[in-house]
Amino acid sequence: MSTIFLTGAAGNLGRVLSAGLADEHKLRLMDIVTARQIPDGAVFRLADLADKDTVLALCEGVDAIVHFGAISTEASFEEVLEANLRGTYHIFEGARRNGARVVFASSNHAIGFHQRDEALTEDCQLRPDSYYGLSKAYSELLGRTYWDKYGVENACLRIGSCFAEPVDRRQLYTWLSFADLTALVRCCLAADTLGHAVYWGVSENTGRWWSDLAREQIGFSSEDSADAYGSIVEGSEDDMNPVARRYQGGAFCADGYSRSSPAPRQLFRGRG
Ligand code: NAI
Ligand code: 15L
Repeated sequence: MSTIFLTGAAGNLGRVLSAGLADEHKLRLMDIVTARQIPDGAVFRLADLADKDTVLALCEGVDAIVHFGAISTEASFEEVLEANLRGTYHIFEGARRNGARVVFASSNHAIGFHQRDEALTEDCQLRPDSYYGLSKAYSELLGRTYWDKYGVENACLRIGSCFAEPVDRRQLYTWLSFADLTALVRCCLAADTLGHAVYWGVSENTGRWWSDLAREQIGFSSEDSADAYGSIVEGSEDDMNPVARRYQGGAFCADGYSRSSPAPRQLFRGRG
């Protein structure tokens, strides 16, 4: 039984993963707020990702770190800096010192300014749509460097929209069910090798914008699809706002958007 350090354990997805991983792994949980549901056998520690010494101590002796703790939506640069930039550096550093692998919760907001009519592969350009999305892009690059330089295996999961069910039209493309999230993380933990992998976290939604490398490389098999919720009517900001409707990142792109005209269709790679 391997020992897993799970950050963000009190959050929505941390609670799902605590429950979903507890039968196969010894869990060390942490969050900056108290987790109310702690599975039998797991230990919980209240801590701040920005506190390097404490995070490094929590990484001692673990086999893998499932890093889901973060400011999980747009916030000021300073807030994002502490939890997401500094915090994720502490996690990768803890992994390096302990020979652990990292499964990191990246986000579609690392690539949010790709248009919705683009089909993307894992190696598409990073086009972050927010300070939050920038922090996820930076963290993916941490994963790149820590593999290339130190051999720290890691999977960065570019999660779409992981909720109990999709709530608007965009999420018919981006939705990841809780069961599929758990299956994907399990596959990352069980894979013989990861190197530095980027995988989309998305269920079997018809017309989804993202490719299928996790299905091909680590045996991820999605059991759910947003298709069952196809009757969702338009109504959210993602559905109504013209900027949000244009880009994959939806409302994160529209938030504070001040270009005088929308970006033209991308004619040349790296421009637009
Ligand atoms: P959440 O906000 O419910 O959970 C994040 C947890 O991180 C919270 O419990 C929070 O207290 C903790 N946290 C924040 N700052 C911290 C700090 N300085 N030190 C320690 N813990 C801290 O978010 P959710 O939905 O559970 O997301 C989990 C992860 O997945 C996040 O990294 C998020 O960015 C990522 N993600 C989530 C998606 C979704 O659709 N739910 C989509 C894409 C990525
Ligand atoms: C995310 O990265 C956020 O953590 C989550 O709250 C949703 O906004 C999700 O992306 C999404 O794009 O739907």
